Amino acid sequence: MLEKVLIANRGEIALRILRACKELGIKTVAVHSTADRELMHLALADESVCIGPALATNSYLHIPAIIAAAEVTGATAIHPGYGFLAENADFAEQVEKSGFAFVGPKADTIRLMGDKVSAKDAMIKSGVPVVPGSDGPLPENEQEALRIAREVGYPVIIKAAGGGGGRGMRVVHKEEDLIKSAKLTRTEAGAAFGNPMVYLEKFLGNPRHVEVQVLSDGQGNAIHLYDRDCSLQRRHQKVLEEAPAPYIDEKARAEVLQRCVDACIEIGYRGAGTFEFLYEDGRFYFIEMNTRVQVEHPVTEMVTGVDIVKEMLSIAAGNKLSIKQEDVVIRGHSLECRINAEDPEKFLPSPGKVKHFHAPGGNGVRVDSHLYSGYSVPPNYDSLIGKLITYGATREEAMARMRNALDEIVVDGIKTNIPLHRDLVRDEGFCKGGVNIHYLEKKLGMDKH
Ligand code: MV4
Repeated sequence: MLEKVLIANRGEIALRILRACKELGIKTVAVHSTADRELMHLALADESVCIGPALATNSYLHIPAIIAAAEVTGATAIHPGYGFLAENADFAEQVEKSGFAFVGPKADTIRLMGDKVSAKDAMIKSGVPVVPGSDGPLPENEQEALRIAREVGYPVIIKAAGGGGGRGMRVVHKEEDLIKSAKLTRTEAGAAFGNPMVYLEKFLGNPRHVEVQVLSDGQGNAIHLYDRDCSLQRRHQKVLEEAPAPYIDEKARAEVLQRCVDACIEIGYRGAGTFEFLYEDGRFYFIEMNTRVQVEHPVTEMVTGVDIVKEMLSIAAGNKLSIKQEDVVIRGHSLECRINAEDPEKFLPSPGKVKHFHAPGGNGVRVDSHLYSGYSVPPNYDSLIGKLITYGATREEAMARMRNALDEIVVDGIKTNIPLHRDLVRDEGFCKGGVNIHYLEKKLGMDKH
């Protein structure tokens, strides 16, 4: 097993990684900015190192500071968590060139998936179903671009190869708008990502966002841990996730899960990964692959019993997968509410001192949070302050437990989105299950009028 892991992150995920390391008997190094001296996991880590000022660019995103911290503490591996440097191929490369294990895929794999055109190309080659489109960059030649769009059929969506997660996209409804939209998206992509390349896809009007969790050891073994539904989102920020995705065509599901496993083996994938799909009319369409542990990984852990973070650490130590596909059985249902320090009406960040925090409990309730009474949420980072996760034998039981947990939880002193969650778990459409990616924004818009 790994000897000493540097946790290159903060907040709840740093605590999550720390707990996994401690379970495995791995020594830990926590790194933090000057704004983060009060973080809970610093007190629990074997060592902690201040790596810079509050501004993330100069601390959590400052590669030399993180590698230097690993060197001075004698760490043997670095876990990037999510966000910050987790999907930065140059970081992964420098970590490995400096002699540390990177808890994640090889740098080349991160690079392949970071370019959405090469990612999609790799999926097509592995037999993963993708959204019909340009199958490669959209040609600069206007006649060729128009021909492709006509063949795909309007509406189409133009996406930046360097984008992802909802950045750098433009929907085109009619032929006369295609060329100017393509030009505009190219210009914006060049400025935002340093890469003007764009591609084109059929625009799906009412899809669900369903993703597949995989684990692969980079030694020819890969498994899937089934799927999650992350359709409840606002402005590309997920709000509430669940596993498994409800009301999925079983034949389409079995097929796509196997294709994801095959793709992992084909590309020599190493670590935990997520294949993102749009799901519409009983079919899956690949859009992107995430090469990190995701915020919503706990719902998968609850229904499979697999500890994804421990498995990531084991893979990084060079071990083969500890689980076989036939041993992964899905049981019951899990929900996750993302608790944010934000104004529940205006959705603006609401940092400040937490006067009182009370965690809910009971059967099938899990709280992944670094919060404690007296902790001050700094204004410098993401507003996620915790995740409330429930498990039940059925979706209804997981939902009832979430209602109870949301009634019990107390976060005093700052504004949070807990009221929104209390509303959502009683929403008729969501309770029925299977809502699409527009459901929450429509509901919020309707409430205003
Ligand atoms: C799409 C789409 C419809 N058709 N692609 C947004 C985030 C990025 N990962 C991909 N996104 C979308 N791609 C085609 N061909 C609609 C979205 C989309 C979306 C996707 C997942 C979750 C939330 C979303 C919200 C708006 C748009």
